Amino acid sequence: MKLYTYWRSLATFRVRMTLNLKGVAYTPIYVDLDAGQQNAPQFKAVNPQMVIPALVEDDGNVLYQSMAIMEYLNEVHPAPPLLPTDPRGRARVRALSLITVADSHPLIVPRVRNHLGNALGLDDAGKIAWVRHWFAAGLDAYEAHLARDKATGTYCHGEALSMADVCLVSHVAGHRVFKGTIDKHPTVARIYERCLADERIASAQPLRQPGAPADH
Ligand SMILES: N[C@@H](CCC(=O)N[C@@H](CS)C(=O)NCC(=O)O)C(=O)O
Repeated sequence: MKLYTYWRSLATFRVRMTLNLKGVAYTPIYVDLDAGQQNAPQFKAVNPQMVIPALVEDDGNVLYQSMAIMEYLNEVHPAPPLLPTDPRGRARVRALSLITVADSHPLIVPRVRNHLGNALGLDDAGKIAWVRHWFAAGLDAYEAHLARDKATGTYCHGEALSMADVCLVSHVAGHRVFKGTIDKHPTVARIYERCLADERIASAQPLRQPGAPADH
């Protein structure tokens, strides 16, 4: 498999974690988002939406959208399972995942930040404040759900790592790239630290990828 990836891409981070958890080897192909390489014709031919991740299987099949890729990998490589066996559990894990995938992350991606500047005249400080606002709103939602719900355990859902943890970790990592803290989100912080103790998660982190700045 070939994974189109970039160090700071949170959506790709989710897929890197999933591939590691499933023990699936892949060849990284780097797409420099800061240089706009996602908009180059070569990459547009891979993913017409011009966003990463794209995961290309050995027969040329192209997978895109991190949630769909995670679900696909979970079906094709069932162990370890990243979704619970019961319908309510699966609904909860998907709902927690979507706090990041559907509600928070889409608001802070480069094309949205660029549009805020180009179309609405927001300066860099304003864009950073925007990003921090939406990461914090997502963290507040995670904390409120996780802290009140008995289904929360060592991980977001019980005692097994799930897709919700993968999404939570990507959310916190993005928040930290923008210099946010999780001091006021104790349940999130506890689960995040637990996940990072797992090298399959830790090695997929943005700052451990080629191209990441050493002094970030
Ligand atoms: N919903 C998509 C988001 C994909 C996405 O926006 N990826 C970002 C990097 S994390 C990207 O490639 N952005 C390029 C741009 O905004 O121009 C997913 O979860 O895969």
